[in-house]
Amino acid sequence: MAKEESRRSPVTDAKHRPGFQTAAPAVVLTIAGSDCSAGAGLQADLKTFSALGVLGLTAVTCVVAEVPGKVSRIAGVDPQDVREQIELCLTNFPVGAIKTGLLYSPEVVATVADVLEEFDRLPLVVDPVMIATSGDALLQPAAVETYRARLFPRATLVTPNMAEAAALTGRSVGNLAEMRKAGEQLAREFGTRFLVKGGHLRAGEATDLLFGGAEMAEFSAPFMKGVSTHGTGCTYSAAIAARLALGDHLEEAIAAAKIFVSRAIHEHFAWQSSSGEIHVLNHNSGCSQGR
Ligand code: PXL
Repeated sequence: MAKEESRRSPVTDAKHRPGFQTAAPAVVLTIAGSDCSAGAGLQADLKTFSALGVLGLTAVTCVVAEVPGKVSRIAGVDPQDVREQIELCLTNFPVGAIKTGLLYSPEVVATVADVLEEFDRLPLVVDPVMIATSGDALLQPAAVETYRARLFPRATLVTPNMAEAAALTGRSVGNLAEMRKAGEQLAREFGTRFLVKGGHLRAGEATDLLFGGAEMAEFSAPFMKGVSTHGTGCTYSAAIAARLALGDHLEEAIAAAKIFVSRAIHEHFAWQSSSGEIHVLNHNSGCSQGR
């Protein structure tokens, strides 16, 4: 055997690596917080990206120590470090869409808006994360104003849940009619599309409403009783961004993402713990293309 050949190993030689020479996937960047329990945050985003066949990149904004039902500590990342991560990702990879999750502070929101100004062409899904499913505050209250002034106007889509829609409009948002009023107001005010996520307001249905287009659009899936997972909002917006990077139009992307997140809820994992049953989303629920 020639000397050169004998040094080759099937593991290290690129020609023998599984996947070598496969087509490069679409790339999506998430700018979000880390959830150590991995049900939400950038961990949920990455799992969603992998399941949908896109390559995920991450810019970490804060580190959240939490388990389902309880946030214990949050530490912010220096905005300059957030900037550096985003710039490196955007200048070195062919990013096809961006999603923002928990941005933590007004300084981080402003930094993200500054950097994204330079990359204006990319679809941008903004999930305005404010409060954890556990009820714990995640976003510094002063950041809401920075979102309004800097980030919403440049978003392709903003995805508030009912509590976030209420905080953003100062209205009560507790039923479909109120979701409609809030969504119309937000889409008008910021000149972009808003998906107000409704949970289960209709018998047996989880319904979300999309505003800002020619007509309001509605996305519904069967509501699953008795499952308490966190990270459904993160997963939903990550799946929308993934589908946009794959070339879907907005409404197609939302419809595919709604199916994806509904299956992740339906096929959730469950454990008994000292504090009761823990439920975690299953991002590999046999729905690899979200359809
Ligand atoms: O689900 C909202 C959320 C988003 N991002 C991070 C989180 C959470 C919820 O706890 O930890 C990092």
